[in-house]
Order: sequence, then structure tokens, then C-alpha cells
Amino acid sequence: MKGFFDPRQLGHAPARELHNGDWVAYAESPDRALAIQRAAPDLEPPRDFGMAPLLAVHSQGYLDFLAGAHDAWLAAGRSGDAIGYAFPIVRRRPLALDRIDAALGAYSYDAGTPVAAGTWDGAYWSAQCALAALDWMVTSGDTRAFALCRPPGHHAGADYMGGYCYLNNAAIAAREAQRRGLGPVAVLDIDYHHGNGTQDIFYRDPDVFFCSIHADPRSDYPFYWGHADETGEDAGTGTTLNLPLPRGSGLAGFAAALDTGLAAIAGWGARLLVVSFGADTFEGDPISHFKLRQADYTQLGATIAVLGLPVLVIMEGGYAVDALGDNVAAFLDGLDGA
Ligand code: Q9C
Ligand code: ZN
Repeated sequence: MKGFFDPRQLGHAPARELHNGDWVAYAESPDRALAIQRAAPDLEPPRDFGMAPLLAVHSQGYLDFLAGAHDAWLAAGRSGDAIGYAFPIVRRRPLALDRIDAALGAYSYDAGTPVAAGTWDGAYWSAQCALAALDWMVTSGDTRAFALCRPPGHHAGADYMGGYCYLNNAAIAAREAQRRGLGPVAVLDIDYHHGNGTQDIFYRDPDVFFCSIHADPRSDYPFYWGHADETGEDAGTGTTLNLPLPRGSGLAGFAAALDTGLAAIAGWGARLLVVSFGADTFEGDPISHFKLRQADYTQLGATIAVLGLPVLVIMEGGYAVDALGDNVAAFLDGLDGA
């Protein structure tokens, strides 16, 4: 399967994250991309589609912040990665506050998403991979493409970062697909964690169907979003479908939810499927609690292929680095009918 990756994505390398009250090594490491690259060796660098497709999803203020945050952090006399610590949860007014700590809080919802020296470039080229994969499908007529997006994107909203995510690669590709007349577009999110950023971006949009299968947010990050009663709003009512599963779920539970999600996507009339694929549903994932095995990913890919829609795969999470390449390859093989 044609795929895209840019070495500049490796420059995004935060040192550590806050995990259950301790500082631990950052789980979303550059090694993840190298592991996937080893298993899917034909990846090529994307061309530069510029800022316009990013601005179709994210606010100018947020993009300006993200591009300048690490320099502002250094200018404030700090070292290492920029991390916020005060979050305006009650009234998120658009105050133009200069202090870097205020901006970090206003443009994020967690303290687990540091901005490092290479974050802007890494996130920028990650998003360009999603656009290049879409462009490949359009120009070649291929019904498949893979974007090795890293950093991932599905927790990032129009004007916030979170959950290791800065730019919402899947949303950027979906919007660009709409713009090119490839819609109606459905986004199927099968990362272990709910894709709260993608959901938020399309929550009132009747033209993008968002379906997510994920760990029940009553037990798992991101907690506040992904509950079954979140179904969209205003004109978008009914175009969001959340299928939370309990910790410990394996192939049987996951495949049943996938059947439900795919039936809804088919019934809605999607013409293009964007899959936010996380391999953190793997039994060996260090931060997650599902029980999928390598061969299960081939079955899930094959099940999605039965829909008969063009499929653009956007990489999201997956932190068992030693198994990550094989798990991704297994999923892509299933999609390809192997
Ligand atoms: N270390 C994705 O899989 N963890 N993001 C919270 C505990 C956040 C996962 C802090 C997990 C985010 C793309
Ligand atoms: Zn995840």
C-alpha cells in the first residue's frame, strides 16, 4: 500500500510526560515511527500542501501559538519542553495573554502534551503526510493509502492540543477530501482512546460522519468525551456514533462494535472512509487495556474492506514499539485483501 512519512517528523521528541503523578519517558516516541517504517518500507516523503488545509480545521491563533510556543518558552528563560499548568475550564475567553504559561493552558486540555523544539515541524509534516496520502488516492485512483502520521492527531481540536496530538491529521484530510468533492466522508476511529478532537471538530457538521470504538471513558482517557450518549449537535445530530467498550475487550467485542459502526457508516451513505488507526488496542500495549493480537488486525482490516469504500488510513496511537510495525502491517494487509 502506498504510504507517506517525512524524517522531519522524528524531530518531535518530548523527553517526558506526567503519568499517574510521576514523570516517565514520553510514550509517543520517534521510535514508533521507525518501527512502522521498518515494517512498511516503501514510505515516501509528502510534498508540501501548505497551510491552507490546516487552516480549514484549526484556528489561526492556535497555529500561530503552536508554531511559536517553544521559542516563547525559551524566551521566558525556560529550558526543555513547554508544558502548561493552568487551564481556563470555566470561561475560555479569547484573552490575548502574552505569558507563555497562559497560552499553553488556553490551547490545551491536558498536561500530557509537551511542546518540544521540533514539535511544530514534526506536527506540520505529519499533517502533510495525511494530505499526501489523500492526494495519492485522487491522482492515482488507488482505493487505499497510508499516512504514517506521528505525532498523532485525533485528540487535537480546532484550537487545542492534548493526548500527544497537536494537529488533527484525520480531520485535515477529511476536510480536504470534502473540498475536493470526494464526500460524504466518514471517519472511523479505532484507536484505544476516544477521538475527542475529531468528534469536536465535526460535532455540528452533518456532512462528516464520525464513529469511534474505544475504551469506555468512565475508566479511560480522555474521560470527558466518548460516552455513548454523545451523538452530535444541531445540524450534526445523529452523525456522531460512540461505541465504548470495557477494559479487557478482545476481538469478539471489538469485531461486534466494528460491525455496528460499519453498518451505520454504510447506511449513512459515505463515499470515502478515513480510518484513524491506533494499535494501542494491542494486548501488549503498555498504557492500554484491550486484548487484540497481531492476527486480529488483519481480520479488522478485511472486515473494513468488505464495505467497498476507498480507505485512507491515518496513524494514531500504539505504544508497544516492538510489536507496532507488525501490527500496522497486519492491518494494512487485511485492508488490501491479503
Ligand atoms: N500518561 C493517543 O493514543 N495519557 N493518545 C495520559 C498518562 C494520554 C493517547 C497521561 C494518552 C493519550 C493518540
Ligand atoms: Zn490512543
